Amino acid sequence: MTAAPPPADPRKLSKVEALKQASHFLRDPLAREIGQDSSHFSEAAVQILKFHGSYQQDDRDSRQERRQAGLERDYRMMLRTRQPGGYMPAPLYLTLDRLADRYGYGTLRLTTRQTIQLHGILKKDLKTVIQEIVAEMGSTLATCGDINRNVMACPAPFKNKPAYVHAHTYARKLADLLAPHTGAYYELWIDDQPIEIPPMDADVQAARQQLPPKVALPGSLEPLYGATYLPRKFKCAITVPEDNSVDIYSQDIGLIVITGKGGDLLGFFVGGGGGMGRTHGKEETFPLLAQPLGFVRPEQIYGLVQAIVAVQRDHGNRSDRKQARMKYLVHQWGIKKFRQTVETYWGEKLKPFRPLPPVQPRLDLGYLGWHEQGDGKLFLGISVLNGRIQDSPERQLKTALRRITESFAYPLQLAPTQDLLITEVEPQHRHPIDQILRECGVLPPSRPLLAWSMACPALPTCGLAITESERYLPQVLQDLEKLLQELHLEHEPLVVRMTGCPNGCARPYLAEIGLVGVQPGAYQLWLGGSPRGDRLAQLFLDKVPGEAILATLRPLLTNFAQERYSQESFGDFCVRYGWERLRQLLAGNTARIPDLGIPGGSDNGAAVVGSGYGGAAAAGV
Ligand code: SRM
Ligand code: SF4
Repeated sequence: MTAAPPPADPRKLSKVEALKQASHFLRDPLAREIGQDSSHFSEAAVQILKFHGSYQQDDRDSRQERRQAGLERDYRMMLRTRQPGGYMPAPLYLTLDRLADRYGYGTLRLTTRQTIQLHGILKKDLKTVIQEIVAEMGSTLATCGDINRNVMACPAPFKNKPAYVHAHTYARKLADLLAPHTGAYYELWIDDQPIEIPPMDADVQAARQQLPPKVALPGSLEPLYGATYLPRKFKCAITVPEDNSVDIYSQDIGLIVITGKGGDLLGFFVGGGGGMGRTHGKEETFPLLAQPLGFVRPEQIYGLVQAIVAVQRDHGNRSDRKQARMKYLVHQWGIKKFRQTVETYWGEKLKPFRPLPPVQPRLDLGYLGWHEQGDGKLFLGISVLNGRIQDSPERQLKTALRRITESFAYPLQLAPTQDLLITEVEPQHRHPIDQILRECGVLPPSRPLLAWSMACPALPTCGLAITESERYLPQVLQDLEKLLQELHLEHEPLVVRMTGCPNGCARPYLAEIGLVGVQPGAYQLWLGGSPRGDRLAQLFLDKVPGEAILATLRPLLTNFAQERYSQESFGDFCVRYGWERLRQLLAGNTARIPDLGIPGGSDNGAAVVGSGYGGAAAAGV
């Protein structure tokens, strides 16, 4: 009945597969460990806990000291919320603000996928915190784990641009479509308390019950996922043709809303197989851009998305987790075979692509600052450095957002750039909101570099971090700003992204300047991503010490200032100028750069440098 291959040899399955199988649809052994009087969960429970939206971490700053003192690690839980399209109602935001102070490290962290993370929760408090989130109609279900994660959408709340409205509607619908069926989440965390769960739209409920025959796993509690869910994490985003704020090419499934002249929804362009993650020293891991699959009408979208998920479910690699993302399946098969297999599961044919209008540079989107929504109301985009909402002596951002939300109860919209928008603002409230922001030292964004850069959390919370990122990028940006001023490039909207390891959480391989932690204190320098987010950067230099980043960039940016074409971005310049010539620029400056390992090759892993759906569209499918 299903097109699934015979089950993989259980002896070759990864350890996590066995844990998922034994969990009884995300319950064991987590269920019995939640109430146990211990500071942390077992390794098996940690894997299942992820599906419930939490990672077990420990404070890495104090690790060594505690070890020397004979103490166990300072275990803390990170909790990630579920916000389809980044939509955040005011009461939920206020709850999270309070929970961060009461149970966490006192900060909120906006993520690159439009959710909020709380860090620092003790195991004994996790249940209370989740209960309070759920009581506010929030959730953390399926924000981590081998399942579909938060569905992203272009954040600007334009009410007079129907494509944006459709994108937001379908972000919510797709999130519901791909939510798990298991009742484990409410069973484990909520007990018998009465709760209100936001209802799903009728069309989504119907699609969850009636999957395409070759997709459904008959008799399973999870007809789409099955007992072992997906081989690996899975990510979807939806946007409109001219707006690539979601980095659509980095998604497992990327949808682009297509509307008719009157704004009616005609359907979606669908692409698949993008992803960022790689591992140092493993050449078989690399970032990839999503590739075009085809066009579908609105009534076909659920079946198609379920079919794509099912192909990954049945054919994704369940033995080697480093090869388990769908991008590798698409890469190994080629897009033609992948598309044919999806069509077999789906039982219908994808329509060929029509050429798409070109995407705009990400930085021209301009959702920061005050804007009209198009329905008489306003929205305000606030730049949040590295997504960290906190108070400092100079800038009390956390207090400002709490005061504004308490006073006006406007919903927030989280952005893929780790920023947030206050939406639905009545024009007469603009000045009181500005007043609160001024009082708290939160000034409008005037520095493009700070506004658009991103760094992942890395140390001290992330267990996988090799280097600093969030705590270090501000310093690098400060120095870089000075250099840009010197070169009269201060208005240049450069996309700079930093991560503390190669996993790519801040999508550095799509930046114009990507800095990727490689060994303590040193970063890889990736160059040449496009400002439109439709071309991968290339590895340019390895092991650049943090303190040498500026000296490394100086000759490159100087040459850019002198030799760029009019309006040419730094990323485009790097590609046009060529890697060899760029390296030669650097060769003359090595005296100023300590200890650089300058590799000979240019692409080390960045296997596909494409021009995104647009280029593929021209070629047809
Ligand atoms: Fe990520 C793992 C943080 C977006 C690729 N990511 C992690 C963990 C949970 C570390 C861990 O597994 O122990 C990090 C927790 C750090 C902390 O202390 O909070 C972490 N990832 C983040 C966030 C918070 C970064 C941020 O600055 O906002 C983002 C949360 C998104 C969300 O709300 O759901 C985040 N992670 C991403 C993205 C970007 C995206 O999704 O658009 C990517 C690259 C895209 C992709 O998936 O290909 C990403 N994270 C990874 C990977 C590598 C996956 C791979 O395919 O190899 C890991 C490690 C893993 O899965 O083994 C990882
Ligand atoms: Fe952690 Fe690496 Fe992701 Fe940064 S990129 S948050 S260091 S996993």
